[in-house]
Amino acid sequence: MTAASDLHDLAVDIACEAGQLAHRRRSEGVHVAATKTALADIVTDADREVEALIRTRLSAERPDDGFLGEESGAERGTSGITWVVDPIDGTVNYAYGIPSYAVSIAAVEGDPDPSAWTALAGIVFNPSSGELFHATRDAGAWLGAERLAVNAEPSPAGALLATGFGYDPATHAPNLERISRVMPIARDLRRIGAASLDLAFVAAGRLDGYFERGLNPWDHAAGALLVEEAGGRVGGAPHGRPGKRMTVAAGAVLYDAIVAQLGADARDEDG
Ligand code: LIP
Repeated sequence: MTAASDLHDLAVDIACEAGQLAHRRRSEGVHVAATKTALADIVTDADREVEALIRTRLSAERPDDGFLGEESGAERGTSGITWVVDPIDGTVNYAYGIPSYAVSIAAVEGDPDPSAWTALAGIVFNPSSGELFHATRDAGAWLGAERLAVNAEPSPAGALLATGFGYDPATHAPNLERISRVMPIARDLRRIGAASLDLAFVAAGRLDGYFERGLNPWDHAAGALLVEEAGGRVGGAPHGRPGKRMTVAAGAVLYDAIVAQLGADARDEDG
């Protein structure tokens, strides 16, 4: 059996190498290779190249593990460990030159499904800022050498929240309506543009809470472990776990308040 700390150390090593490649390619100029689910949903040459680097390194070092990546799909392994990878989370920021994007790598155990897996290690690395957020199950969440803790209680002014929007224009109106439901408990709202960084910022206490509908497993796999290991709660739907239908992350008190404001959107039974 592999120790979670070994998975963590390997993920840190690969995320740093991958982040440096993304950063270098960004400085050389970004080329949009294709659109995916909608015209606004883009993939750059760098997304593909960075994911290929991560996948090649993982299969060389851990040939029996599975892989689930945003750009190159899924492959089951035999070891019980799957690597869940977003090579460049925040691709639109990346394409526009906004320095809020990250390499997100998680090692998870169990069925490679977010409602069933247990994350063992999670890395979110922003090569523009040089910030490396990393967590190992039961060993805490860290920004470099600094231990992270979520904000236990939002201030009397309300919670500093973040959210995100999917790429499908049909989701914009319901997203705005959802925001209007949550704003009564907020002091303000941020839209950073990279779910992995939203979650890392909740872990670091830079945000009080975060919610988003429509996330894919690679958007939240590493960030969710950061929040949990920083003492926060991460959940949503389906199955009370972070997922496509809803992802919510915050300290325990605020978590319940966000879920109450979201109502049926954060529960399983209505969707
Ligand atoms: C994106 C996110 C963003 C979210 C989008 C999308 P990508 O990931 O992290 O914050 O709102 O729905 O999933 O496509 O840049 O890797």
